[in-house]
Amino acid sequence: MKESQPSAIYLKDYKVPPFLIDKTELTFDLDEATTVVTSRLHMRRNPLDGKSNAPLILDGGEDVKLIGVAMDGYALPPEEYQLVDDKLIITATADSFILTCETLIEPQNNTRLEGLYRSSSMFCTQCEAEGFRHITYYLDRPDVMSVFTTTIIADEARYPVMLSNGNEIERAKTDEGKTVVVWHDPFPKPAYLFALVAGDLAVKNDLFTTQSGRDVKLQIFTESHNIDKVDYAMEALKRSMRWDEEKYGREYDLDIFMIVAVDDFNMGAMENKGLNVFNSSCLLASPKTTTDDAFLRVEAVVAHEYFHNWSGNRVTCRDWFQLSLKEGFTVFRDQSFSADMHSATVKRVEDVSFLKTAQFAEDAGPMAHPVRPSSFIEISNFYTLTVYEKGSEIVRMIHTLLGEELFRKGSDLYFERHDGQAVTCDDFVAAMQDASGIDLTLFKRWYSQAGTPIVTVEDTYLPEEQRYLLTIKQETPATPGQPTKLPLHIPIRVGLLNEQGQEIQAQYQGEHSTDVTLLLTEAEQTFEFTQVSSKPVPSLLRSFSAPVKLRYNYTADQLLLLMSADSDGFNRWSAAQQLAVNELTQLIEQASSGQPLAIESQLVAGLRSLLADESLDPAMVALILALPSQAYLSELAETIDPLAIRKARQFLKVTIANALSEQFAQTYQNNIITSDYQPSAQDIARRSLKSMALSYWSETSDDKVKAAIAEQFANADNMTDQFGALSIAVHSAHPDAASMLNAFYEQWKNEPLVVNKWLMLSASQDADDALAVVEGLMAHPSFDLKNPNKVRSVLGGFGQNVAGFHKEDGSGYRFLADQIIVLNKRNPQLASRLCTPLTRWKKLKPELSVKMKAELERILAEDLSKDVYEVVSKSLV
Ligand code: B3K
Ligand code: ZN
Repeated sequence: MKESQPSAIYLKDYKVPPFLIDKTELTFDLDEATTVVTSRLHMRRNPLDGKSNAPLILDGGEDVKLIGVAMDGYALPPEEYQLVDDKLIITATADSFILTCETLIEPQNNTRLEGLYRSSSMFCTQCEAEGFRHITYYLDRPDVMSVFTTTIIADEARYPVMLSNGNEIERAKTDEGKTVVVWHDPFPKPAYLFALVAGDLAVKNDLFTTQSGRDVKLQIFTESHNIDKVDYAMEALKRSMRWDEEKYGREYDLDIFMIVAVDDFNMGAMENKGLNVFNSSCLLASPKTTTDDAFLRVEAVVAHEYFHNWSGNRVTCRDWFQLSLKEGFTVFRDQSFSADMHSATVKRVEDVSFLKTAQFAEDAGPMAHPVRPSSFIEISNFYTLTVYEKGSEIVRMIHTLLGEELFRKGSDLYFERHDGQAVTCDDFVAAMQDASGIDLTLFKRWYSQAGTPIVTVEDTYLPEEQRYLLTIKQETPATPGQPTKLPLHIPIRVGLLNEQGQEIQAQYQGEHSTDVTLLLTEAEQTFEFTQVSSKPVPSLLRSFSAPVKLRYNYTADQLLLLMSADSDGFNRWSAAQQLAVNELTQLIEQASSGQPLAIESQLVAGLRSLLADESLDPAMVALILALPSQAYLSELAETIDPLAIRKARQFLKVTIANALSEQFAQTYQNNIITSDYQPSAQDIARRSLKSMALSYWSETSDDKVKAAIAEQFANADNMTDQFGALSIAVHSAHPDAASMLNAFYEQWKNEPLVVNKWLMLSASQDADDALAVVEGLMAHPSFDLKNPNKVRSVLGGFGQNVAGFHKEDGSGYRFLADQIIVLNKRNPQLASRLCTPLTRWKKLKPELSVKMKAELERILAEDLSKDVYEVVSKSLV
C-alpha cells in the first residue's frame, strides 16, 4: 500500500478557473519513438476570479516530459517555474500572455489508452475526462473553453490520413519531406473534446444536407480491411442527424463530420468535436460478422455520440460533478431515437431490464452515489450506470411531468440560453422549469440523493361508493455517506383494468381517463379514483415512469391478467417478470436449503396463451419468455447463493420447456426467415423469438432439436443465427458443442470482433475445469492484454460462468484479483471496471463472501492507481 492515499475532491469546493485560454495552438511532430508537442496558449486572467495574483497551475501527467516553457517568447529558467505532483506552476504572470510549452511524450508506450496512444498502426487520442494532461500541460477542466488550431507533422507514407477537430485549413510539406496538415475548430471547446488521429486509413464518404440546406461532408475511417463494414453506421449517422433536426430542432454546425474506428479503446466511443473516435465494436457491422444486438448497438452509439454535438459539446459541463448533464440527457436522447427507429415498447423493456439489473445493484452497493456526485477520487470511476442510465431516467421523468411540447420548449430554451457555455444540472432543470412554468424545486432532489426509492402501494375498493383508493408510500434506503433520505417527486403512471382485462374509464381529479400520472411528493399519500364500477386490477408504474422498486401484493391471477391484457406493453412484460420472480424465489429457497425442487407453475399457462397469440410482436413475446437473469435475481436477493439461483432458473426453464415443447418447436419453425438478412425491427424480432424458442426447445428430450441446432449453426447466413445456435449448443451441453466452438474459431480467426464473441462464450461455458479453460484463453494467440475488448470478453465471460467464478475454494475470485493487479498499472480504467463483481461481496452467502473480501484486501495491499484504489477501498468500508 502507498504511504499516502489519494484524496477526494468535492463539488462544494468548486471555484472558477483563475485563468482562461482564448486560443490554443498545438503542433504535433509524430514519430514512432518520441512525439514532440508544442503548445501556444493565449491566456488571460479570468475577470470572474477576482484575484489578481493567483499563480498559474497547469495540469500535466507523469508521462509528459517538459522540454521548455516560455512566456511571451521569454524562455523561463528553471527557477521561474516548478513541477510539483505532475503540475506546472508559474507564480509570476502578466494579466494576459502567450505561454509556449514543449513536451515530449511516448504514445507507443501508452498502455493506459488515455491521451495520445497507438492502436494497431495508427495514432489516436482519448481525452475525456482528464486525458489531455497526458499530452501537454494545460488547464484541463471542462469550464476552460478554447478555440483550437492543430498542426500535425508526420511521414505521409505511413500516415497519409491526419485528422483533428474542425476543418482542414492547410496542407504542406516540410523541408525534410514530412507532411504538415493544419486543422482549425472555430467552436470553443474544453480540452476533453480534443482529438487527433493519424494513420494509413481507408475512408467512406457521404453527404448530408441539413434542414437549412447546408451540405455536410460525412467521413468514416477504418483500417482498409474493415471499410466494407461501415455502411450501416453511415446510414445510422444520417438517420441521427435528421432525427435531431426533427425532434429537437438541432442542426449540425461544422462542414465536416468524421468518425474513426480504433481497436484499442477503453469504452464505446467518444464525441470529440467533429471527429468522433469509436471502439471498432461499436461501429463496424456486417450481416455475416455482426449479431442483431450489435447492429442495434452500433446505431445507438452512433446516435449517442452525434447527439453530444449539442448536448455535451455546444453546451458542456461546468465541472465533472455535472457529468450527467450531458450523459443523462444524451442517453435519454439516444433511447428516444432508437425507440422511434424500432419498437418503443421493446426498447423500453430492454433499457429498464438493464437498469433494474445493473444500476439498481450499483445504487445498493458500496459505490452508490447520486446522479450528481458530491465527491470523487478519480472521475473515470464515475462514468457509471447511475450517471448515465439513472441520469436518463431523471430526464425522462421531466419529460413525463412536462409532456412532449413543454419538454421541447425547455430543451430549446436550454440550448439557446447556454450555447457556448459550461453549465450545471441546475441550469438544465431551470430551463425546463422556466419554459414550462412547472415547479421542479422538489424534483431536483433526484440529482443529489443516491439509492433506489422503494414505493409501496396498497389499495382499497369501496363498492357502494364506487371509489378506489391507492395509498402510496416511498422510502429510500441509506447509502454510503447519506444515512437519511428525503421524499422525492415521483411520477407514477397508472391504469385500472376490470376483471375481464378491459380498461376502466375512472375519474381522477375531476377528469375521466384510462391512464393517469399520480404525483407522489410526500412520504405517504392517498390518491382517489371515483366512478369505478368494479374492483380494479391496478396497472402500476406504466412504462416504468420512475426508477423505483415497486411493491404491491399482486396475486398470480392478477399478474396473468395484466400479462395478457394490459394496454401498456411494458407492464405486460413486467407482470410476466414478477410472476417468474415469485416462482423463482420459491425455487431458490428450496435449492438453498437443499430441498428437492418443485413448483406448480402458473407462468406456464400465461406463456402458453402468449405463444398462441399471433397478433403479438414476436420481439415482445421473446422478451416475456426470457426468465429473469442470474444477475437480476442476485440483485433482488437478500443473500446471494449463486448456484441456488442458477439451479432454480434451470429448473423453471426445463419445466416450461417440457410443458410447451411442441409450441416451442412450432414457434421455431414459424420464425425461420428465408429472405436475405436485414437488420430491420421486424426481422430482428422474428430472429429473437426463434432463438428464444430454440433455447427452450433445447432443454427438452425431443431428439429433433439437436439436429436443428447443428443445422442452424452450419447453414446460417448471418451471425445472429450462427452465434445463437452456437451459444445454445454450448449452454445445453450439445454433443457437438466442442467441435462447433473449434469450427467457429477456425472460420472467424481473422475477424477480431467475432473472435471476441468466441472468447466470451468459451469463458462462460460450464466445465469442471472452467478456470483452466479461462487461463488457456488468456494464453491463446488471439488474446491481447492491451486490448480492452479482449480482456472484457474473457473476464466478462468468466464472470457469467456461475460455477467457475463462484467456486467454493475462491479460485475464481483469486484469478480475477490477479488480473486486476496486473492491469492496475497498465490500464487503470480497465482494471477499475473489472473490480465491479468483487464489490458485491457483502451480499454473497458467508462462505463465498469471506473469500471475495480477502481478494479485495489483497488488492488493496498493492501500490494502486487512483482508479482501483477508490473502488476497492470504498468496497471494503
Ligand atoms: N463521453 C464518452 C465517455 C468518456 C469516458 C472517459 N473515461 C463517451 C460517451 O458517453 O459518449
Ligand atoms: Zn455520452
